Amino acid sequence: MAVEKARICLVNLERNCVLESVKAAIESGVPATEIVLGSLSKAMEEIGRLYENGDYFIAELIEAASIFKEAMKILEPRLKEEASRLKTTRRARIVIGTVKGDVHDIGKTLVAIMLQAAGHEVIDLGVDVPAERFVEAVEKYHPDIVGMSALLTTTARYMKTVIEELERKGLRRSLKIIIGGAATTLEFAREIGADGWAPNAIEAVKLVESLMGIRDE
Ligand code: B1M
Repeated sequence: MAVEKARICLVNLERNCVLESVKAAIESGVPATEIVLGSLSKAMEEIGRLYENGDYFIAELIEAASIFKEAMKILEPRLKEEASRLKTTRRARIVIGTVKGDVHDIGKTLVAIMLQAAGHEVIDLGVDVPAERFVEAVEKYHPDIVGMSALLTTTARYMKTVIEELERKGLRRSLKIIIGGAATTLEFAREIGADGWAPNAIEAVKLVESLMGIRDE
């Protein structure tokens, strides 16, 4: 099956094969969300394990990220179409970023794309975002929600610093804070005082909408 082939080819860093398999999977009617969240994200986890075991190095991680991003260009219109079906009545304004010290941007960008496609307004602060920039953005844009992403155990802790800084500035109470990324869990979210956690981009859209009182699930 094309989705399974896309996963295997990404693990093996075979760019053309990934792109062709993604196209074939779309043509055979596989939802883009399944290709990204199932096949391609699973491949990235495997690549992470290969890196941990010393079989892959940073060069391979960079290449994998580059292939993933190229595949995303093919998938993005479909992803937007699928996420727009999640669209509901109330639009949230969300400030999102990967926290300071962390440059992983694929997951955060995916979340931002899906939120936008579902009809929300997203202000993407990018990666390596310090607490002051989150504070500035909250003061400037008055969002309903601040979203933080972290993939490193070391940078996940910084999310608490951001929350504390927002509290110190008296901005926390008017906001909902959500977090995600491979270094985080629901328990961790509770521990640092966030309002919610999502394991993937689809769940992030649902979470935003339930926090906004849009969805009852
Ligand atoms: Co890095 N890296 N990396 N890396 N990298 C991980 C995260 C790692 C788990 C690999 C491993 O060892 N198994 C490991 C972290 C270990 C740890 O701390 N526990 C690691 C390491 C160690 C490092 C470096 C320190 C390596 C080094 O330099 N020695 C270094 C750190 C750089 C830094 O940030 N300061 C580093 C660098 C890199 C690259 C730059 C080479 C590259 C990133 C390129 C880029 O992003 N442009 C990279 C990559 C590609 C990975 C892995 C292989 C893949 C990450 C990815 O893109 N996944 C990763 C392995 C892994 O995650 N298991 C690894 C696909 C993406 C769709 O998933 O980002 O999890 P993800 O997002 C998901 C969900 O988590 C969720 O939804 C997304 C979509 O479904 N989600 C949210 C994410 N954010 C959310 C926010 C939300 C809600 C949901 O609300 C706001």
